[in-house]
Amino acid sequence: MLLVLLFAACSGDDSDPVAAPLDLDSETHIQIAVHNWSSQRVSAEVIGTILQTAGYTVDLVQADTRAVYQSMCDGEIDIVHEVWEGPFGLAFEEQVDKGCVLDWATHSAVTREDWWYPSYVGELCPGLPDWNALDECAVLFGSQENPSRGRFLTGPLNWLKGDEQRVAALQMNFDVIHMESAGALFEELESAVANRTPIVLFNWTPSYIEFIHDGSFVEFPSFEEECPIDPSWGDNSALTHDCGNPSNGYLKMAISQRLPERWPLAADLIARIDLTNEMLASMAALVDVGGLEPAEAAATWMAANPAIIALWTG
Ligand code: TMO
Repeated sequence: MLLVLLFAACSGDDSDPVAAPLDLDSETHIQIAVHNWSSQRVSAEVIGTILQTAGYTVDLVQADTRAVYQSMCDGEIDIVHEVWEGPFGLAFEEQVDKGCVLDWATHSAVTREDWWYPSYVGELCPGLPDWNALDECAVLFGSQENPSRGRFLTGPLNWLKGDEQRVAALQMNFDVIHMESAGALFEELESAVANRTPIVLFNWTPSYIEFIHDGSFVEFPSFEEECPIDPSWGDNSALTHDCGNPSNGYLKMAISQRLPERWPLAADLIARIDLTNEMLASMAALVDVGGLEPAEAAATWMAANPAIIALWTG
């Protein structure tokens, strides 16, 4: 499969593919978006292989996680198979409302991304997972340079998770510290766990982390659609983001309007693909723990799960 770099500048990935061939043929090939986290990259390869096996020509195209829905309307991308409600729901639904992106399937997986702590931190800060309790324990998470404020560790700035806004809206005694990659973030987790030092960081499910560490998400005021856009909503009537991220987020598959017109059998085929948390976590683990490349991980995963592949491909 051809891997093409479309929006390299927007990607927050630490291991972007380098190939940027210009012979991409978006007129005759089905274009599958590739994002910058492991489960997505492995499942993109799995879907690409399924379509190739059915006789289609497929390109895997590196794409920004929010701009991709506009790209679908521009005829550049046909399949985005991991639409996470929390971070990408708004950008996706905007284009669905316009009609050029189709809400094609809802996976069984439930998604969540938010502040998270390993379970021993719960013993150090009774009252967790409530966010007020966390805020009262903020100094536990302080640094030598700044012992009076807690540190919340998160990913690169271009992940745009809105945590600075949330800290401001909820008037929390925390600084938001950006790591340069997911790898760097989870290295901090590993070293904190090894020393049992207090840590609160950005995490998500499904991911490989839940395979190796027990922990919990912090419970903020429940998400509602108005929260990130309407300052008057919530406890802070002057600021947005006075809530958590969705805690039971959907995982959807988006397709371009043209896909079922041009390749109706391919559209039917991929509608049968149903991803679960367990599938995505195991795909991610092959890369993040096992060290495989996404294509190798996909081949390994498909070989280990023939019954699932048979179910999807009929
Ligand atoms: C989909 N992700 C949790 C990586 O933002």
